[in-house]
Amino acid sequence: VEEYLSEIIQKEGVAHVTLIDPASQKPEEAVRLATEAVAGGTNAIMLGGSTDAGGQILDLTAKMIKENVSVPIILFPGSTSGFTTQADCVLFMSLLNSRDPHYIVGNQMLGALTLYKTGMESIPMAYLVCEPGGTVGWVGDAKLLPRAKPELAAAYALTGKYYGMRYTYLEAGSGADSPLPPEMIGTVKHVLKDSVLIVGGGIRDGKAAAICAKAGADIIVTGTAIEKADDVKALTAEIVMGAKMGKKA
Ligand code: 1GP
Repeated sequence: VEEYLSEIIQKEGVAHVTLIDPASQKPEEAVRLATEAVAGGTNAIMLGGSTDAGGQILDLTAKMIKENVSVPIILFPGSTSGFTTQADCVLFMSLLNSRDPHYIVGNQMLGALTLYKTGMESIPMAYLVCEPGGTVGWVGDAKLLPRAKPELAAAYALTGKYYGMRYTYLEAGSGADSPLPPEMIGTVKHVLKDSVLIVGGGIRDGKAAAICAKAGADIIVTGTAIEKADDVKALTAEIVMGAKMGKKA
């Protein structure tokens, strides 16, 4: 999955991932969202959520999406309960700016042997939650990175990179009023260089995706806007196109 995404980033300049929270709808509805998002050009489906996103509903949602779409399914676990064997890859993430060791290394330790036994691909990722942070900021007890202090986000991103994390996820929180400022994205990408930068939270249209991609995002994540869209395929296509145009600009 990591290789697949790298190739897209190399060829297209930017990749797009659709986030589906398994707790937000029935598996059949999640399949519809995923199928239409893939038709609109999304490159992968990411499954995760901060609360209630595990167990049977996650297993079934992942299994049914896998049976119906051709793109990879990537787990984005909020805790150990966010793991299922019905996926292709897991983001082995640490919420580096959490105040709670459970979200930095505790849940990871509890899930590590399970992951080892399945042999599933995992990608080490620094997860950095910025203002306003949304539910994940609250649940993960994040010391929210201020939007006006890009250098603090860059310092955390470098910390993750020096630890060997190949991905960094700059998160505004699902449903944020606005995407992260381009200055913050740019400052983080500048220090990360070739490491992959994911940006998400509050990206709702092609224009916003273009600004994030131009600023330095390698992967754009959209969740809420796609979950709420009347025409999922059309909105995904607009966001994917916006991201690509932004990267070329
Ligand atoms: C949340 O960054 C993702 O983890 C997506 O955010 O729901 O605002 O698109 P949205």
